[in-house]
Amino acid sequence: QNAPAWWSDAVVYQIYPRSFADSTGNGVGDLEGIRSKLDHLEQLGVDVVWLSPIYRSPQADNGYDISDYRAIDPLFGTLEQFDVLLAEMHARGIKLVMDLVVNHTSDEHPWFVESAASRHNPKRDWYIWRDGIGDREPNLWRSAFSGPAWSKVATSDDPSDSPGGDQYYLHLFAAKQPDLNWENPEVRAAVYEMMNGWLDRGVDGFRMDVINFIAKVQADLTGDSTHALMGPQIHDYLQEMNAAVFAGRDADLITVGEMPGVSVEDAQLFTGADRLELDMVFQFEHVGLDHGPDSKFDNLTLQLTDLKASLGRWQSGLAESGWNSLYLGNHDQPRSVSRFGDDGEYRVESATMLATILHLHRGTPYIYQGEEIGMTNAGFTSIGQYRDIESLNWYAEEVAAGATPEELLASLRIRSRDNARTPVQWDDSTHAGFSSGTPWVEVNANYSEGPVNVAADRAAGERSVFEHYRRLIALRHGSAVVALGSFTMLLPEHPTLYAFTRTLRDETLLVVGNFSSGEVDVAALQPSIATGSLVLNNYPGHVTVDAPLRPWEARVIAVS
Ligand code: TEU
Repeated sequence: QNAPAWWSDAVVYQIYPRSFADSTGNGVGDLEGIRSKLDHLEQLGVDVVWLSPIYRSPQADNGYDISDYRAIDPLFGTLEQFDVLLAEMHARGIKLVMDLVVNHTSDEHPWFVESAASRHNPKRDWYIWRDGIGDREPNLWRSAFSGPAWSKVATSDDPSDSPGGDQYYLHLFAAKQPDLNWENPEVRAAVYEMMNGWLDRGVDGFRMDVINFIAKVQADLTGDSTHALMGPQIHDYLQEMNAAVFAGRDADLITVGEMPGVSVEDAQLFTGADRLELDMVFQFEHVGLDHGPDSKFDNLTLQLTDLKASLGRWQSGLAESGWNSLYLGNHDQPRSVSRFGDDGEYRVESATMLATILHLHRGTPYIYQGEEIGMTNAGFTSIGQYRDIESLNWYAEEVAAGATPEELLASLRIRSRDNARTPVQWDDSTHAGFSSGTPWVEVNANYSEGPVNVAADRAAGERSVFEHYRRLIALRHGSAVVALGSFTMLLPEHPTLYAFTRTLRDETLLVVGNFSSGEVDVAALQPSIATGSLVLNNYPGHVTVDAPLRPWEARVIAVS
């Protein structure tokens, strides 16, 4: 058995920079804004910050469309400010993980501009170009942001191209996000060189955007989008990247691959320590349980038994080899308390219960900005309030197909990515203290009515969500059983109780969480709860360890 990796007791905090803190008053968060909030992160106790993209970008997808991997977008600041931020984070013992978006670039990246210029350009093959079939796209692949995954470029400056010069390029996301051709070794070398540049600058690793999409079966013509990802070359690419970028560096780095559609069997391969690919992956199974298979906007009611079955299978699947990442929310998902909890009467209880359940699993927990104070979905009621390209494209497509605005808005209200992108609510001053100007997207009204904001939460004493997160993080840091203990799910068929144990040598923790606004009896649980001692719970005041769980209550109990 190898020594446990340094990140087995680490907690990561995700910053979505445009919504975190704005220092200039232009309505968009920035690097200096982050720097002004480092006390907040240090007090919370997180070990690592994952920063969503800050590179130069036309911002068609809020920075996930990069036109220069080596520059900071002026919207966010300068390279000098970046270096200062990095140094100050390191001085506080916080590592910085960058977002790495290399499945695609912006269409304004010089590589694509050259590639699109003519069929004979040396960079033509850096992207994926195909002839159409008649006047149709090369195949039936669809963009994640609605419409076909192919767009035609009609402008060829090379006379020898005409009239057959028009070709389609592949974009699995927006038309402004052309997919790089990873089959071309020059592309791979350019990406590795860029990654090495950031590591040499001092960053501590990468969160790799849709990294399982870099390998595709390019010859597929069926339109079955499963061929657009997880091609057989994926393991070769990641091992090659590891050797070219990470091998031989002695710093404590972290790599996490975002992988929609990844199975637990795939994840064993991606994260097995001896395979030298990635430290961990973000999987999507548990965030797919409350919507239909065809569209993320087909909302279904989540069954707790399904959530337990899914997360439980990932716990056992990666028990012997590999490692889990643990998350309930991020910038693409609805707010976790609105989705899995009760964001009304029991907002504080359910936010802290959800955090307890998640953080007591085996793996590396990720906190999404605002989650640590129980921020809720945006509550937008008109399409004009939305900014997200995915939401806007879907809305336009569905309206054109005859859907009513009312039903679409009802869906967006539950599912839109903008739910998690409203500005962090720092206090009850104008715009929640996020910006002195007009925010790029509206602040959630509950910053003053709730009030849901950092200042109010931190003044809430025993009912502070932040304080509860702080205790969970401290618990993981100080407890080997939380970091490394084995996981056993209990009562998988129980409809409202989430219960499991964590065990390391002679130490066992019993973790219980009530996913309902009613009471749940736990007296009959095995191992016996009655003789245990309370390690942590989320209600103020004394509690008997085996008393029924109150609405959305969680308890962690030492039972050995
Ligand atoms: O997301 C990839 C992804 O598959 C989805 O979560 C996506 O956000 C979409 O909602 C599918 O319905 C990553 C980034 O996290 C996301 O912000 C980017 O828009 C996307 O890649 C493209 O870079």
